[in-house]
Amino acid sequence: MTSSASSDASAAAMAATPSPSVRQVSLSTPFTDQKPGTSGLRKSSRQFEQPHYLESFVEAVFRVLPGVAGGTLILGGDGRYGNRRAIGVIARMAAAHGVARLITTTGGILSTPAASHLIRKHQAIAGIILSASHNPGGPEGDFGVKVNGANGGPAPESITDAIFAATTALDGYRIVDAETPSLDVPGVHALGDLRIEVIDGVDDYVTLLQGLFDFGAIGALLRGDFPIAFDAMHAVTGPYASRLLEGLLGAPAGTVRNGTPLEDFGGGHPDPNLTYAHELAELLLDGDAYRFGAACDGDGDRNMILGHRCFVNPSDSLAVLTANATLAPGYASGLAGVARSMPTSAAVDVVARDLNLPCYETPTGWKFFGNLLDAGRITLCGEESFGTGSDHIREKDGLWAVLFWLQILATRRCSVAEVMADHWSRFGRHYYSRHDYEAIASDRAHGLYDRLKGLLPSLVGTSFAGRSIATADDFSYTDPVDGSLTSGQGLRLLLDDGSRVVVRLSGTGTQGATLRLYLESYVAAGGNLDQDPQQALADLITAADQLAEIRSRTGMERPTVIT
Ligand code: G16
Repeated sequence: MTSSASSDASAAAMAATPSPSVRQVSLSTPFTDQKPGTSGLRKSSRQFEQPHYLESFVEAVFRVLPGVAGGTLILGGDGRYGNRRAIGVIARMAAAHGVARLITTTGGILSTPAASHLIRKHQAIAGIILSASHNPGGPEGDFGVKVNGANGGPAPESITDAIFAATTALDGYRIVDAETPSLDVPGVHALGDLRIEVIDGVDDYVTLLQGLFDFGAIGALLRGDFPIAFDAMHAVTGPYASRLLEGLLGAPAGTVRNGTPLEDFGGGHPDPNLTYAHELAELLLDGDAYRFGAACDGDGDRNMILGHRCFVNPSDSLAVLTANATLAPGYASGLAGVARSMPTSAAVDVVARDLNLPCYETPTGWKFFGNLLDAGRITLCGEESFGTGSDHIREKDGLWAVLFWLQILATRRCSVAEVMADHWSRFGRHYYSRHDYEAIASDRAHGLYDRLKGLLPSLVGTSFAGRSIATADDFSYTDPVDGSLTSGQGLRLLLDDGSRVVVRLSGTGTQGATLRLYLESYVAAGGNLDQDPQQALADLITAADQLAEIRSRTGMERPTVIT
């Protein structure tokens, strides 16, 4: 049964349901800490469990979004602790605000990319996605609420700023008193005038991907001598990956690991990188059983790609997909352009130049790709934070990236390591690494950042790791589509040989502050392309630490995560 499911019986049940009464709940003091970060409002589960906390944010969302009364809303989440409760609360608030149609999913399980697709497919006014993405879940973990607009993408800052402003002035919220319908099976329900459709959250997404890739060719690869491992990290992609990889593409049972979504992600940290997905990394990087490995994050928008003894850094992944895009049927006619976030390496820029494609550099945050995608200026985009996607939706898409890689391997019939070696021999290699210093005391992190920012004007022309600093600035972006200016997006040191050091404070953490140090150095084709990135970047790492006083100011001897 799918979204169109509406049996006569359920229609009759809807007609018979008495309208529940709308209750106005007063708030004596508004919350002052509901400012969305890089992607939605992320807080600890405990904070979200405070009385009225979730309701306050959702009320602000309903007051700010255009078209709520009479509109269609998509609702679901990554299955973490708090997901079902939040769906019930939001459904009752939607009924109180006159939403006409609410589409949610069995078990409330809906990945971020699948949600983006449903918003577009049903011309919804918005989607509310319950996820703190790659942050851990459970009663002691994190919860989050992401708001996506009618284009299917994360709400732009004009909307999230207005939502925040509304929360700080809120005197109450509206909700209906009623039982919320069961999410256990597909069906149609009524809550007063609100029609609630519970659909299978996997069907539509799978159909979308079938239209982009050659499932025959990929299936032939996976049914042959090409064992792969996919780690769903006990998060949302389990049901999607099982249907796609083991169901439609014929990979052996057991290909999908940790495929059952759990409220606490099995106690893990559903962030697909070498630190948190280390079991998969060890299988691929130390063992010989698998030719390809991949993992996705809590809500299914991030991806990590591994080959046998080969880690593909996300910046390189975007460059490889761009260079090989026409191998996938959905992109066979070529690309309009590409974009990457500022801290992402310039690997894709080199490919874009070669293919004569426009290439845009945006601030961190998928929301900044939205206008470029909507205007048809770009087809592919990506970020160093394990995000890659295309104009098929308005979110990054983990399983899409996995299938894209499998498409390339199925067509070229070579290993991941061979794809990378060939790519670098053609375009040169951008040695790249990100060092994260997590959960630093907020004042220390801001002290470090502000000091470095103050130094910037004096740095141009000085020497740094044997090079000279050509530009030192705080990144600003003028959106080429709507002309909006976004400033304060990260401190950049651009060196005269094309190397870069970037420093940012994360906008997605919930404990203290996270400092991110991004390092990049380019070696042209014909140079030494086989170094360990940490070695290749060693002089930049040392110089960055000396200049920004990272170790002394954070009190941390080494980063918590290196990717
Ligand atoms: C979110 C955003 C991404 C961003 C990432 C990291 O990802 O959607 O665009 O790159 O956060 O942001 P920060 O460096 O500020 O922590 P996700 O997967 O967490 O939704």
